[in-house]
Amino acid sequence: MDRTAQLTARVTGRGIAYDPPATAPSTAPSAASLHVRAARVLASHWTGTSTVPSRYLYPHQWSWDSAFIAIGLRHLSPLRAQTELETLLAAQWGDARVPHIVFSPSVPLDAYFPSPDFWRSSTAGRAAGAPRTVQTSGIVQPPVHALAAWLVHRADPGLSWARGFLARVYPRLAAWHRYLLRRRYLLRRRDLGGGGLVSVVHPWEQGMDNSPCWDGPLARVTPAAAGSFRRADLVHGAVGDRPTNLDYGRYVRLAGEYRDGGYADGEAEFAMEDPSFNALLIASEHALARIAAELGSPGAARHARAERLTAALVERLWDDASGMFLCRDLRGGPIRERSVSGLVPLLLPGLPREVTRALTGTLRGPHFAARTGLVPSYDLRGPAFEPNRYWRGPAWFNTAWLVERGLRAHGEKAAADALRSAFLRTAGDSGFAEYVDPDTGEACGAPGFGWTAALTLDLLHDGTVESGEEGGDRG
Ligand code: 9WN
Repeated sequence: MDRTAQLTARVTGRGIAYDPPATAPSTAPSAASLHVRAARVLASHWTGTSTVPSRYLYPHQWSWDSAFIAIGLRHLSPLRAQTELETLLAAQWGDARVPHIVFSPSVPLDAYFPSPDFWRSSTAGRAAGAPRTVQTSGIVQPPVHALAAWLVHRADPGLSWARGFLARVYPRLAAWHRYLLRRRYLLRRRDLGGGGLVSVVHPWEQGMDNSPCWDGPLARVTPAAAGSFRRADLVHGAVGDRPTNLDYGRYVRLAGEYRDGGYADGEAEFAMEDPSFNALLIASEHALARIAAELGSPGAARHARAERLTAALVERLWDDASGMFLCRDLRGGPIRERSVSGLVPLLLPGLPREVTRALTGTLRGPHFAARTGLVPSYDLRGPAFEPNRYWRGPAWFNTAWLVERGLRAHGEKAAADALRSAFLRTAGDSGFAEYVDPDTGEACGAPGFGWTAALTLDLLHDGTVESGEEGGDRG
């Protein structure tokens, strides 16, 4: 048994008392100390049914955060990892959307904005089937959940079978994917462009909220009046790291109009086909195929659908000239900004060889090769690059995890190993920061961030991840 595995057993047995503080300085952290510190972050963010991304900045349950957190949590407690996903899926709406935030009733309304009284899910979302008993937002986030569910199941199949985990989550996950992929003219869901890909209708849906990709489309949006809302994020986050008030006003306007339309999908002022969102859906379709097969039904049709989606992704969003995928504005066409979103599809197994070759070249090239060895969220040479501001340049750990997985899946072992080392070193040194300056590694955003800690655990355990995953195997 290796040292990390021994520590797992100790942590599972509640050995929190001997942990060093999560923010202890560590110039060359050993795997063991990193593991214990990451475990401690997750323990302190656990609410009893789910994990908050940050106790201060994000004190509720977030959708794609929970999926990444479950992927790490499975190494500490497969039961908690299952519960994390089950809690999120219990808040699924009648139309099968999975909301981007599930609000905790015990957190004061002013702790985060937009709060439940802004979204008014149970009233404004009634026609779309919003739950009555729990308050949620009305928009969605990237569908990483089926991938997470599959990985969580594989971590402890015995427990998973005993609890009927897959059988319970599968119908919800399948319905969630159906919600996303339905064509507008059939059921007014999310294939707004009609070309087979999902559109997001708000920057918060795509998850890289403040990306320069959205600057052009957002410029068309009239911001909500400055005095009509009160930001809570600036109480805990540095002003220079967070989106500007002007951008926030536009986020609020878009969300408010979606709410006022009863959260019905159809014509949207902001409608973007995004490479990362769609790639995560495809990876999750492959995972859903594996879940179906595990439950005894054939998964072939789902794998075939994932391959068709991959073809649509390449056809609609691949850009040869930049050697990466670009976002597409349904009103304005391709958005000519290089964002890490355009590299995330490397995760997919079915890409044409020349596409994977170009993507790995772009990662090594001047636009994305940052000094920390991590992947910046936006073009290092782009006109809007800022090393500290939200999704406009800093490196995030979830995207590094996805790219690492993609490199490994496509046989780029040396590059994957280098990215893994950079991830673990910087995550530890930054105290599991939400994000970091891509060149200096300086910590930004929330300290002790949920998915940074969780995915650290996952990379520490990569030798124990067995075969049968969506995009190639580790170890
Ligand atoms: C809005 C929780 C979330 C992440 C997003 C990240 C940030 C929220 C915010 O925090 O978004 O959803 O208030 O800025 O951009 O990816 O899921 O960690």
